[in-house]
Amino acid sequence: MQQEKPIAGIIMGSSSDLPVMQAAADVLQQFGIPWEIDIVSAHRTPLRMVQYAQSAYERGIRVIIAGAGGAAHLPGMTASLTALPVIGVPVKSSNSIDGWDSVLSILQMPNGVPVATVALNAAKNAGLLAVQILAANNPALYEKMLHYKAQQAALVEEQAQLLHRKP
Ligand code: RP5
Repeated sequence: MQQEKPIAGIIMGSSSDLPVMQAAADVLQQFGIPWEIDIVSAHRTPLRMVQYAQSAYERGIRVIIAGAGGAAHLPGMTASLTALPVIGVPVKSSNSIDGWDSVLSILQMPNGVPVATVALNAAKNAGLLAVQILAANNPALYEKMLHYKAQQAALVEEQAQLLHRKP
């Protein structure tokens, strides 16, 4: 159980999105960011979506990660209802043809209502982007992100050295 008040919100259209969306929660946890998670369907529970989006800022949320598949309206509609940054995760769901429907319905937002769309099923990157948004105004978190990136680079160097090592 997290004690601190959540500053990042993860929402998804269905519990069937959870196996993908869990990666966002894992990243936030890794960086020590208090988060909350919920099922909020744009189509099945539109009023719940309105309530979630309109109350998020007042409740202390500073960034929202929203995942959905198929006719994936949740990220865009959430973005239309709040001034908080919204990161959209297109999910390749059971009702998705091949993922493009999810991607395009989250990506192709009209001017004035941006959604930062990550790659198909890329909830991990959504988590990382949320951390970066929060870190822009938080030096300690920014340091942690620099460290994460340095570790990632070191891993590539290590892999390259292994590849070039003579048998
Ligand atoms: C979308 O429909 C959800 O986000 C999910 O990706 C997809 C399928 O939902 P279920 O039928 O599995 O509940 O709204």
